[in-house]
Amino acid sequence: MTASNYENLLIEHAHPGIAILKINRPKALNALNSATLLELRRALLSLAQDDAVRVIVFTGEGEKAFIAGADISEMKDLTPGDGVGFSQVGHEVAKLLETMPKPVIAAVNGFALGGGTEMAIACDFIIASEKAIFGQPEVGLGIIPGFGGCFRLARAVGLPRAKELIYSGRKVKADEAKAMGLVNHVLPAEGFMEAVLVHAKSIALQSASAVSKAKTLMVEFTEAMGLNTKVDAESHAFGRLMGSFDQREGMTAFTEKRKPEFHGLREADLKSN
Ligand code: DAK
Repeated sequence: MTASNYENLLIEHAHPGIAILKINRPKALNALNSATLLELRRALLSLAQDDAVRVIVFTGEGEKAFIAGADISEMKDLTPGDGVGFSQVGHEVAKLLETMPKPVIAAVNGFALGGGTEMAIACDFIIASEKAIFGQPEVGLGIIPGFGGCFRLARAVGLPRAKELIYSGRKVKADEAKAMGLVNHVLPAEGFMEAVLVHAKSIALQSASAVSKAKTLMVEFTEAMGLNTKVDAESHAFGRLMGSFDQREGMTAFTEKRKPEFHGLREADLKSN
């Protein structure tokens, strides 16, 4: 497989047994549009089948972002029905990262916002650059996390912390993310990928079948079946928000580079209280 198979992805075989899978839309900070999600699904299915690949390192191209979320410009005009479909492909990608029978390390090199944090926490574990920033800013766009974030974040950092992060949209730097248990290691930005590869190699050297069995057990142990039901409910809740006043306003405000004015709430009202 070569990078030329994909428009929005790069796949590098940097070291025997290790594939680096990169989202390659740096101008949009690697935001996930439908075309990228479909390519990701195809690439992950193919990497899962490739016996030469024992470990996958998932990251974003460029200096600035892992994934800055789902593509707001595209999502802005989704209908409720489109919202469910978009969400379901996203869920399939997240489920593949989570359940494929080989480890996937999220190498978070910069912004991991919204769908970016959601994809990172669907991986086996996260290694972050000191420049990484995590967050679930969806409610500021009039929507909710749609790729399993409500549930996987709670699983990763505990329900009260997940609630605070999702309700407020607060962004979290790498060190705080590590203190919360979201991130296993924080590494210097310089030489980040080489340092991540040291971790990947230590796994690639082990028995692939034993590692695979351990992963499968741990995924089952965390009740993937229960999670599937929950993420389907999340898709439908997300779909119901598409086309609402706050969703249109939140996403239009982002594309027009201004602050949103949500239904029943004006910044002036907040300031006067
Ligand atoms: N979508 C589209 N374009 C994006 C983007 C995004 N998420 N993030 C950044 N970009 C684009 C910007 O529009 C800009 O494009 P140009 O204006 O140059 O054409 C370019 O990337 C560079 O961004 P900035 O100029 O804004 O760069 P800054 O350094 O000033 O700011 C930032 C970086 C990451 C803080 C800022 O770009 C930002 O706030 N981005 C949006 C982050 C965000 O809100 N992410 C969450 C998106 S919502 C669901 C499925 C999925 C989801 C929900 C439901 N279902 C279907 C159920 C997930 C939702 C999300 O992820």
